[in-house]
Amino acid sequence: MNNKVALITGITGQDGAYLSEYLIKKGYTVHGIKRRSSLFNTDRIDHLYQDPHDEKRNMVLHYGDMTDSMNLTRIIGDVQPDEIYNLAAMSHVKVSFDTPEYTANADGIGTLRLLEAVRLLNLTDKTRIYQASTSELYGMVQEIPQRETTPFYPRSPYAVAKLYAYWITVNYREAYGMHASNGILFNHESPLRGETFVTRKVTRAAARILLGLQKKVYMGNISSKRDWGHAKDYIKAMYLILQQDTPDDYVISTGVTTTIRDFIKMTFNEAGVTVEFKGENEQEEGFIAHINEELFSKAVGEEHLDAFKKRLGESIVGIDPAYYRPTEVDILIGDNTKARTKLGWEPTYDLKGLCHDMITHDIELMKKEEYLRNGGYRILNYFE
Ligand code: NAP
Ligand code: G4F
Repeated sequence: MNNKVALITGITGQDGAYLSEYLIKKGYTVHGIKRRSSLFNTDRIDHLYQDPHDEKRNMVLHYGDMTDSMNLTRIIGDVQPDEIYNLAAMSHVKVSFDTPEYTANADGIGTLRLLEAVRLLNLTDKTRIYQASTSELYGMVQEIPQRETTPFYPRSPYAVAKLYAYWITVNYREAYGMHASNGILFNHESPLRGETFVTRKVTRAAARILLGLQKKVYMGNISSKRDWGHAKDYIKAMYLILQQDTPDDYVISTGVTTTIRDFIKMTFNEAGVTVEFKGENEQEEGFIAHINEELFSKAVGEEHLDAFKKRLGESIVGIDPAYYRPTEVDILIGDNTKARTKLGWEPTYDLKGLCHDMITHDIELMKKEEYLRNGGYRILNYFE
């Protein structure tokens, strides 16, 4: 146990939720910055919430925004954190093409605002900073696999904003001796993953298709490859990075890459359903080729089997070019040697384990009555 104080920006996001829980268990007092929203946006951390009247609480939320430097400076001055985890970002690559200026402001300049606040508040010797950098920096990859020394070639407004954030973090480290580090994290997923990222879109849609609530799902480029790990593993790397004596930059990845197409197959396989793809480009479709009845009954429920069997041979996956990106990142695969050797970090989940965790969660979620009553599909109404 310890008396450390951590400040997490982006605490309401996937990583913020897992990291808060992890740090609280380690004895930290966790402060988080959340945006004001017209609806509740704390679903992922509600289980950690404590009454503000509880004097011994170890989780405190502050309203704030990465685009507001006065607000950030005030919060950091009040909290006096030992560690800052800068996880806040407009983190959707496709959406960044629609909101490039905002993305640059929040993801790029937002990081500068934090670093500069720490400096102006004379906290450079006290406060360690973790910057959520990304494998998207490698973009059009210059080397396979990608490691800390691989040159960057960003391919989206998101990645370009994160490139600025990466280098301003390095610059503040070198210029002011700050303990500021970049975690270059490859894609990491979980049942808490945002609904419009590809893995969660697939596991949610698969759950609905298996339960007979949806006929088909439309995807973008299913030939691109990603190195997917579990968010529960990746937040541990964030923590380890800030426990090192000297600040540095680390690739965090599994070292295995898989196409979106194979992730779709793997997801349905978890429920005993074999999906076969036929056709090319926009004509490509995924068909139900085989059903393992025992596995299906175990994963989805025997009561849904007869209805699903009637769909054998039908197309359940289609392609809609509206989901294509103006510039794509075709392949990501990370070399995590430095993290293994220097941090002693390694992933504990493989992709099958991750996929199982997600689809199991989403089948249960979609079974819940409220989802069905609300028409179920929670607003994937734009081409993300
Ligand atoms: P996420 O689920 O999209 O969460 C992003 C968080 O940032 C949310 O809490 C969001 O608040 C908050 N946020 C967005 N704009 C903000 C603003 N202007 N001011 C304050 N807060 C803002 O992302 P994640 O998957 O947890 O990822 C965490 C960080 O790691 C992000 O910086 C992401 O870019 C980076 N990253 C992620 C991955 C990955 O595969 N997950 C890989 C590499 C790097 P709301 O809840 O209100 O939207
Ligand atoms: O799941 P994605 O949207 O993640 P992407 O673009 O790799 O970005 C995520 O990982 C980054 C780390 O490398 C983070 F920095 C970033 O914040 C975010 O968490 O898309 C993955 C791939 C892409 O190639 C995309 O074109 O899936 C492809 N894809 C195919 N169909 C789709 C879809 N992506 C989405 N979101 N929706 C589709 O229908």
